[in-house]
Amino acid sequence: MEENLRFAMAWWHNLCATGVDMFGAGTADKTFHAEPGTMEHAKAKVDAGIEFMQKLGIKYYCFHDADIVPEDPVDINETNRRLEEITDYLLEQTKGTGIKALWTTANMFSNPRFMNGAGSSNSADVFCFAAAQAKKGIELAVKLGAQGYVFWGGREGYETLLNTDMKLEQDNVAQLFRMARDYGRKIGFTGDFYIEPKPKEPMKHQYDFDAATAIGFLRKYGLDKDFRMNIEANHATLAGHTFQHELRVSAVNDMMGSVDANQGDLLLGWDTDQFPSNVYDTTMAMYEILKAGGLRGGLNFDAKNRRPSNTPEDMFVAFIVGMDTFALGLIKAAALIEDGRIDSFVKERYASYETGIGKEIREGTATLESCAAHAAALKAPADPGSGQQEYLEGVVNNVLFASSC
Ligand code: XUL
Ligand code: CO
Repeated sequence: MEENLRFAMAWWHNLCATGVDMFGAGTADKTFHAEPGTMEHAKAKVDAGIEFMQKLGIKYYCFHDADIVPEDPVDINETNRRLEEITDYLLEQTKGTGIKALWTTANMFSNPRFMNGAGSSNSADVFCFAAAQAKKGIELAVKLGAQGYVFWGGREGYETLLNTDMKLEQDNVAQLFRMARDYGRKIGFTGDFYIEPKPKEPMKHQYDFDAATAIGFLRKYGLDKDFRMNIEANHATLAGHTFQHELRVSAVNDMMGSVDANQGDLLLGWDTDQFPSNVYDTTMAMYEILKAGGLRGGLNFDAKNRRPSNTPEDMFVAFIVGMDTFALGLIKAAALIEDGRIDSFVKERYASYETGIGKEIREGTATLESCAAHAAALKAPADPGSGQQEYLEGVVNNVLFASSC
């Protein structure tokens, strides 16, 4: 289970976010007895994070540059110096604990300079700032032994096409990825680069809309050997897909990478980043992951407590429920695979492609003429057979709840 469930703590939600929303101030105290905005506070967060992870047996963490140190308002050299200082401290404090980075990333969406995007900004100066942050972020991935480096294209998209050169913006995003890949490989980063698809929020439209769009983009620009998907459950539902769908698209394209483990609220139209508690969803997610041979990355809880759940105890409970929900999902996914009824149904459903004209179609030797001749020779109407969806849903219930249906 440990191998299949590499859980990670998201620095930003757990150690930084206080519950501020559009209508009100924070409700949770994340000062950890230090003054926010100082390096003392940055270190206090490291101490608190390590204590938290150790108490829960969590071995990985993920962060944006801006989560771990206060950014200097004008000088990126000073910010980078702070990043070195805090990661030295992090390495020192985690020595012998087995705790390490799963992935790192750069926050290229909060600072006002990124209001029109980062790699897709209309300003070349802003593009260079994004490049500088990505450069440092990749250096930190190497320093901390992270398996991945993530690009979530928070503001890589548009508010209106009236002011947007979409082709240039997308070409430039690809240039940023190419530069990151080349620099990473040059300095010895052997892990995966990840794209984290999301259709909207904060922008009206984001270029990494969903896995299919992001994979097409990577292939167009020849980046598909170095980049994979980091699939987030709540982003999937925002795109009008299930979490399982996004994982399946990644798997069938050999792009399965890592997961941002959370859940959304289907009645709300935004990214609620809730801790996972839906066993159905985690079962179907782990089913896809197991069938794809496991994750190269892990399960990062990109999730936050609800604003009224504002005590440290709530933080622990949220992680425990999230981990248990994925653990149960893993057990049930393995049971579904062992049960075999779904697999054998699917195999039988496509059996017409095992022999004859179906086999020729599959192998690419059939032609439009040979298929037409096959159709002309059929004396009965072609019958694809029942999809038996209700039966299969009953199989899932049966395995999950040992029900009789
Ligand atoms: C935002 C989101 C990010 C990424 C990392 O929706 O998911 O936190 O995971 O930038
Ligand atoms: Co995420």
